[in-house]
This record gives sequence, structure tokens and C-alpha cells, in this order.
Amino acid sequence: MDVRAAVAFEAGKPLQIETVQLEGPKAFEVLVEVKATGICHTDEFTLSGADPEGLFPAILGHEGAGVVVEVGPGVTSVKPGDHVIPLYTPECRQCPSCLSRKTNLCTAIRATQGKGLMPDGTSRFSFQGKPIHHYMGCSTFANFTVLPEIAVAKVRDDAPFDKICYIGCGVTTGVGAVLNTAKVEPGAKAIVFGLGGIGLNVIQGLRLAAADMIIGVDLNPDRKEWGERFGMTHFVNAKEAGKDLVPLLVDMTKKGADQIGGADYTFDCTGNVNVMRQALESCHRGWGVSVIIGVAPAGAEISTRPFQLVTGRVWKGTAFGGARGRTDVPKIVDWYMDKKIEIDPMITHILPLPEINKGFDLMHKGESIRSVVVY
Ligand code: NAD
Ligand code: 022
Ligand code: ZN
Repeated sequence: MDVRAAVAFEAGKPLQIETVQLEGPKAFEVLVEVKATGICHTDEFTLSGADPEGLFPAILGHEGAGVVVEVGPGVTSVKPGDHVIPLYTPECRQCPSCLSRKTNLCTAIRATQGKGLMPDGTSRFSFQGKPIHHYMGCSTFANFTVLPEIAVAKVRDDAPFDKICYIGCGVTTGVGAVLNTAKVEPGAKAIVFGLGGIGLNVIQGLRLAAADMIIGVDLNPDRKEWGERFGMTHFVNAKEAGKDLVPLLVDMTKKGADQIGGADYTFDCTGNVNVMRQALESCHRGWGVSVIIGVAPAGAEISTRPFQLVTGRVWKGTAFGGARGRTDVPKIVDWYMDKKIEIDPMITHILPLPEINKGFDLMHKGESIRSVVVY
């Protein structure tokens, strides 16, 4: 069938709107009409050419929501008409990783997904007879896409697509990092570095977990108001604090008889390795946990003195907020519909597909929290 897509033909070039061909779903695959998609940093990272694993031409996009229109042979968990969110971290419930209960990083289709292909080793998209790569197993920058059955979460059908698409990446990553990865307890003190589309969701996750002190750190003073909107209790301007940032944060978290200071939990939502170090070192001695969420540039390395870890701080990382997509994503949609979490104010821009490149510009300039393309 003919579908409308924003195609990444070459690294460093804007996306091109084209009519491309999409083959129907094969066994254990589903055809989804994408209704809305967010624009996220990884799309930009790949499009820019900075991603060493980036493949071209490709249909990018991994933060979508839509409706199942057709299912291939063997599909039992969804049917036409079901509302779904595509999952760049699938959940097969059968591979050693899923069965371990220790990780959300399902390995069932990992090899082919990384090569921009469906699990049978081929692509469903083509343009002028030549295949186009899938992206992160999702390719939501097209008004229809084909996905493996294990890479869709069935969600309730009264939730608005232009909001819940954000649950396909940013919301789940931020909220999940707090609840699944850090397992923050009520009364905790936390620091969030980077108050963008991920950090703000960490903040609302901390509010949900009933953290007491939620310190936000950013270089951009405009982000203070944004943080406060979702439950941040204190703001530190990293530019103003300069070299004294870590001692300042440690001091802010001192209380009563405990004169050591440091947060119970810290989160890097910047992808900057220097910030990752600051996040670890502003954790409390003996038990502080620092979670890396930001994706650093290719080849980057983190460092700290081993003393930081010997004295009991823990360095962790998280992918997709540790969420098991088919199990957890429908619950997060329920939380949104029950107003336990907010999404609407974070979606600062809505664009039609032909203006998708504008969404990348807004992200560059730091003018958006999230731009969403509505088909
Ligand atoms: P964003 O650009 O919207 O936000 C980043 C924020 O960090 C900005 O407000 C910026 O001003 C601030 N910042 C930059 N440098 C800083 C510094 N030195 N100190 C303090 N603040 C600083 O980005 P986002 O959408 O929130 O994404 C954040 C990161 O999370 C990205 O690296 C993204 O790739 C990553 N991410 C990871 C996962 C995962 O599963 N691990 C999922 C989604 C996104
Ligand atoms: C999403 N991300 C950043 C912004 N939006 C993001 C990027 C990468 C990962 C998670 C979220 C990630 C962490 C660990 C892995 N990935 C490896 C998973 C594995 O090896 O099993 C990751 C994922 C998908 C892809 C690449 C890397 C891909 O499909 N190309 C989950
Ligand atoms: Zn993303």
C-alpha cells in the first residue's frame, strides 16, 4: 500500500516527505495506522549522522500511538481496531531476559531490530523499488507502519493519541526510572539534572513516589518554572553554581543530625558525561543511587574516583525506564487518564507531517519540551 512518510535519505539532511510502499503484515506482525508521534532526541541523533549505528535510508520515529488495522497469521494478542503504542523495547515474555525478571531488555528480536529490519530479516518499507530501513523497530514517522506483535502495547481506546504517544518513550522513561529503576521511597530526597522532556517526567515520577525534596538542576533558567509545574521543590542554575555545584547540592540535602549530606537518588537526564559524574558525586555516602538516563555521544566515557563507589554510592542506568512495555505501558496510560500523571502541558507544539523538520529545529533551539506530529 501507499503510505505518507518522512524519510531520512541521508545523514545531516532534513527529512523528506514522500509516498512510500508498505507491505502488509507477515506472521506475528501487525499493521498499525499511526495517529500521532512525538519527536525525540534519538531521532535527531540518528538523523544528524552522529549515531554510528544509524542506517539510511530509514523511516525514523519511535514515540507513537495508533490503531491496528490488520494482523498477520498467528497474532493473538491484538485485533483490528485495537489502540496500541509501538515499543522500541519489546516484551516477548519468553526469552531468557524476559524470564529472568531482572531486566526489561527483551532479546527476542534485538539482532534484526538493530539492523533496521523486521524479525524475518527483511523490510516492509520501500521507495522506488528499493528497501527503506525500519528504525528502533517502530518507524512512526509514517502514517502506517508494520510492527512485530511483541512490540505493541494494547491500550484503552478512550485515550487521546496526540498525548499518549509520549508514553511510547519520554513519559515511561522518566516515570519508570523513578519507580522501576531507582524504586524511590516516600520521603526521599532526589536531584534531577536536566529538565527537558525526560527530566520533567522524572520530576512527576518523584512526586508520584512521594519524594520530599526534589531538586532540579539546569543551565536554562526558564526550566525553573517548568520544574515547579510538575513538583520540583528547589531549583539550582548549574551555570551560576559553576564548579561549586556538587558541594552546593550536598549542602542543600543536609538535614538535622545528618551532617553528611547528599541525595538518596539522583538522575542524569542530559546525556553529558560530566553531569553524570556530578550526579553520582551528589549522592549520599553509603546508600545514594545515581541513575543514568541520558544517552551520551558515541565513544564517550564516564569517570569518577573509585572511592565514590567504595563508600557505597551506586551507579545505575536505565533503558525505557525499566518498563516492560506490554505490561507497564497500558498502566501508564491509565495513570494519565486518571490524572495521576500529566502530559498535556509538556506537549508544547503540534505539527502536521509536512512540518516535521520544524519539530527538529524547535528541539535544537531548546524551545520545545515535546513536539508531536499528528497525521
Ligand atoms: P532535552 O534537550 O529536552 O533536555 C535536556 C535538558 O538538559 C535541557 O533542559 C538542558 O538545558 C539541560 N542541560 C544540558 N546540559 C546541562 C548541564 N551541563 N547541566 C544541567 N542541565 C543541562 O532532552 P530530553 O528529551 O529530556 O532527553 C534527555 C536525555 O535522555 C537525552 O540524552 C535522551 O537521548 C535521553 N533518553 C534516554 C532514554 C533511555 O531509555 N535511557 C529514553 C529517552 C531519552
Ligand atoms: C530513546 N532513547 C533515547 C531517546 N529515546 C533510547 C536509546 C537507546 C536505548 C534506550 C532508549 C537503549 C538502551 C540500551 C539499549 N538501547 C540496547 C538494548 C539491547 O541491546 O537490548 C537501545 C534500544 C533500541 C535500539 C538501540 C539501542 C534500536 O532499536 N536501534 C532499546
Ligand atoms: Zn525517545
